[in-house]
Amino acid sequence: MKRPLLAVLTAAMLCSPLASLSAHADDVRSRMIRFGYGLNENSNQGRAAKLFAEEVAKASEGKLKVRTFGAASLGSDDQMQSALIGGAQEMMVGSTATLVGITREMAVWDTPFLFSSAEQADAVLDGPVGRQVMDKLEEKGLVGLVYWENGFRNLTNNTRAINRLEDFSGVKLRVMPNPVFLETFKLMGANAVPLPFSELFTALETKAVDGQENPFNTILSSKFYEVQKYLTVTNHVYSPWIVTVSKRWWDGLSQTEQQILLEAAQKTRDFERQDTREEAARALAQLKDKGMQINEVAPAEVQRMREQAAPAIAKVVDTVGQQLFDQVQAEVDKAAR
Ligand code: TF8
Repeated sequence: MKRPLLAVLTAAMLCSPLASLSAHADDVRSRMIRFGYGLNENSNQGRAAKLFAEEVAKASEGKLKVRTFGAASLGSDDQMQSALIGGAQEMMVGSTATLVGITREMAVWDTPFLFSSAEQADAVLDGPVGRQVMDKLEEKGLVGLVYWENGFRNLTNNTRAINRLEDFSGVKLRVMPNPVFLETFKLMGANAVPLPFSELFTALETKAVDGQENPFNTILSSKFYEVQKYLTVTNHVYSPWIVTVSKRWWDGLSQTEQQILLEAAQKTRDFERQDTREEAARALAQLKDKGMQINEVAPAEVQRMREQAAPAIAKVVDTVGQQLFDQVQAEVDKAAR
């Protein structure tokens, strides 16, 4: 059976109003998008990545297919960033802290005790200065879409409960490969060792390191409770995640395709923050059930730690420049706690 060409074309256009025969701003083509992340599938990061894939499929009528790769199966944050820059991978989500070697302005989010609530972090990250820092990625071959929440970081270790500054002494602590984190924990007196997240569980299990710091959610989803005894509630810094795209690949997309990805990332951000906060609120009780010994640090001791961390803040200022640092601080002060 032969159908007239025009009828076929008309039918195709009716079924898919965005489709056209040549590349236009409103084109949506069939594309495969590899979206990598470091945590397990069963984590706040994994749940959000899955939702992102679903939202993109829905908005593109199945043409844009996001394939998610969890547990660092495409590599550590650093390796994925390089793949994005080179165009070998399309998308990822990871810590802003692992981007500092590429875009030094990202170090502003590593300032210890910068935010005092998650809502304050939202206001600053989603505001003009958050955008400004994100846009700095473009000159390095990356496009930032949105910030997701990793969360306030807390300390676990196998040596002792950390109640006072002095308790850090001699603790071999894994930190993210990031100069501000390294400096902060050296200042606390810990033996700070930078390691990619993908090597962390094994390092704890084999006792190559004594401890680490991450949000409650990650301590749960990565099962650190199996290999860590003490959990100290420090909330020493708020960690953002950032969803990034290969610029090389992004520049070849139509405006409609870019819009679909951006809107899905924004929708997912709102889900992810809520999901993360709900999980974090329940996590401490669960970690206790799993046998972790939990302690809080008295306010006066937190104050001592803050003072001890002051040179790390000077390092942030050095790295990002006084102007950006002040701008962020002004936005923090403006945002409600
Ligand atoms: C860390 C970070 C990690 C994230 C994740 C792999 O400790 O908090 O959890 O970078 O995306 O390395």
